[in-house]
Amino acid sequence: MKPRSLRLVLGDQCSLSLSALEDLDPKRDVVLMMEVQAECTYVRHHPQKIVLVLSAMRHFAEALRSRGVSVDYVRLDDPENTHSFAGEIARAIGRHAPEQVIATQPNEWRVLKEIEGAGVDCREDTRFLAEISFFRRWAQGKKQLRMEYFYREMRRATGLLMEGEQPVGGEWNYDANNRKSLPRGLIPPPPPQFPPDAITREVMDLVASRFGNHFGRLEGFNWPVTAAEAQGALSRFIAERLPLFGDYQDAMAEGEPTLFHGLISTSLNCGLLLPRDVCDAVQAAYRAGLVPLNAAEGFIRQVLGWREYVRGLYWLKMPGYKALNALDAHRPLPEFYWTAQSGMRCMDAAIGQTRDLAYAHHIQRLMVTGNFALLAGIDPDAVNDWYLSVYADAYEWVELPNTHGMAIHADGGIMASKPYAASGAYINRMSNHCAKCNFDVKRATGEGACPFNFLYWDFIARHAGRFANNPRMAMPLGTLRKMAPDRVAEMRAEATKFLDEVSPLP
Ligand code: FAD
Ligand code: DLZ
Repeated sequence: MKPRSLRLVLGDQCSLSLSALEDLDPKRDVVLMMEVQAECTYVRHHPQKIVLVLSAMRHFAEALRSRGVSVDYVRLDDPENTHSFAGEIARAIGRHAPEQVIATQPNEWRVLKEIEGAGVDCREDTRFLAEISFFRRWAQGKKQLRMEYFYREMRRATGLLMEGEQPVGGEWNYDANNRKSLPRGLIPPPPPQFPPDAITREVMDLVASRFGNHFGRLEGFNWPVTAAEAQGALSRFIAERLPLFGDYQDAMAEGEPTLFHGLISTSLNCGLLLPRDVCDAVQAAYRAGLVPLNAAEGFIRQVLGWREYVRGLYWLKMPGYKALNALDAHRPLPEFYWTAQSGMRCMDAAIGQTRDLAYAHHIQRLMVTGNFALLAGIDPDAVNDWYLSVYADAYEWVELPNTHGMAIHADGGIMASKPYAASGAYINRMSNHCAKCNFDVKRATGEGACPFNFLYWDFIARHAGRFANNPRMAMPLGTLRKMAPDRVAEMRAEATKFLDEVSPLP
């Protein structure tokens, strides 16, 4: 007879194919799920994220029960709740006296340490397309860990968008076709609606009463909370928005918070969708002639490439990665990251929709709020805490490399060969925000000058020595050298004055 075991399912593990649920015997094994305060407050998560995770957990517990599985579910309002994973595992061991406690390896360093300390046996998280050991082998001995080469390995390993040994269409990457700004009159189809059911409404009340003072709006919650809803969201995306996803992947537009994006990261990250299923569905749409190659490849690159790559990098470099501060950045996060009142239209649009939807798309996160934090030299811990707390899809394994590595270059180039620094000209090219902005994107000094302009040149001048030998920074450094010293000094003085007002050094 198989020994009785306790199977842990964490909030981001709501997948029936979870390794911790393999070989589960419904007659003898018990699934443990725990709502705990510590996970809701280790950063002050956006209320929509907390609702999403707790509602997905409650729906998943129902799905397991309907399959005859015995679920021991600890609710947040259980008076006996100790409000930590370690405390709840210990209590559950007391209740069930299992011979073994089994989990799927948690996706965050912090949680892994806590679970291991509680005497749990961890299994590989097989939902990802690349095992951690696969990434380690790929990274071994490499001076640079560039996503593009990892992505090609993943294409070969999975056969996705491959014709034998060659990439479909002859190129690995169609990014050059994916940088259009949104033409006037092109209206993206609205994303599907997921009206909260009774379970979600109950969680919304709980979250409003306990975490109503966290940044972010709860009303309008519209995230899938079951695998069926997530599948519906994916199907609608593939049919309605994927065809133009590639073309407008980098675009930003007034009043269009979601454009042609997938809105599937929340579902992928808590287990309602599996990355392989997503990639297969997108590949099938391409092979059926329903979407062009630049869209299918561009999308699959995000899921098969970027998502797997950042996870591999996280586990390769943690725990030291988080402490890096290569650009010696120490300014506090400006208040307007919480109020959406900077006066910069692009910033306020990105922050405002983050507050309302717990969502901003990649270019807003990278080239607007991330770019500002990079140029301004905001302290990496403050930036990371902000990104981890404000997005419904945020978990440290995916947030940290994107923020620390890609957006603010705090890792000194482990992830990106150059900082993603840009002036107002980039934002103007990719959006229509500047036309209605209080600031003038054409000016770098003087009354109404766009802060992204003088901050950009201040950033380049401040780090000229550090990037002197980086060939990818040769162009801005060359331009800086050709500028009149007085003009550079003027821009730098404006940058200091502006930053001292919005973010005084401690
Ligand atoms: P789409 O644009 O439709 O892309 C499809 C999918 O590809 C996404 O759902 C996501 O799963 C994956 N993907 C795309 N880009 C990335 C990437 N760089 N890293 C990992 N996966 C990617 N993504 C998160 O899931 N959680 C985060 O906490 C997070 N924090 C970020 C912080 C910063 C500073 C930046 C620059 C990016 C961050 N991203 C994060 C990556 C990306 O912005 C989001 O995955 C994307 O915006 C989610 O929206 P979507 O589903 O509409 O994505
Ligand atoms: C994000 C989150 C929240 C808000 N609450 C819970 C919870 O109460 N119980 C739980 O099991 N998981 C929660 N999570 C997700 C965990 O933080 C998640 O499992 C880790 O981030 C992954 O390591």
